[in-house]
Amino acid sequence: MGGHSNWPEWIYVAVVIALMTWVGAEAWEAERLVEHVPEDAEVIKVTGQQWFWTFEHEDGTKEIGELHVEVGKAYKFEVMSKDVNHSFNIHDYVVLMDAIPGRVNTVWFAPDAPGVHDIQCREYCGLIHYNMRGTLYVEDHS
Ligand SMILES: [Cu+2]
Repeated sequence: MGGHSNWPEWIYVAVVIALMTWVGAEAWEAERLVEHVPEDAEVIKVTGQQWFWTFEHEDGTKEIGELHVEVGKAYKFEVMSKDVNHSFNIHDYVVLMDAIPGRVNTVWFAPDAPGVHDIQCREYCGLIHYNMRGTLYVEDHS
């Protein structure tokens, strides 16, 4: 190689590898945070059907069109459909999950402040889709 130095290339390669490792680790951490459901999360069964949402709490309590939860607790939604494809959306909490007949899709959230939020269907599901809405009440029981 007649005295030609490879150092610049090796530094370049090392920097690229370090960057790729860092980006990969960040993505993995973000994925882990999103996918990891807290163990104490309360399961809420969410059923979509034309054209309303039904919510069933762990104790068997059912709500239609309204969902009451407590601030500071974690909830795991098991989202399903009785008829056609719907999509369960709590816009303010970036909750969005397809409701598909014959499937159970899960998504979780932990409301951090008392408040009232819109629940909406985000998948066109027929004539009254636009009115397939609900209301989320986050309450402070402490
Ligand atoms: Cu819909």
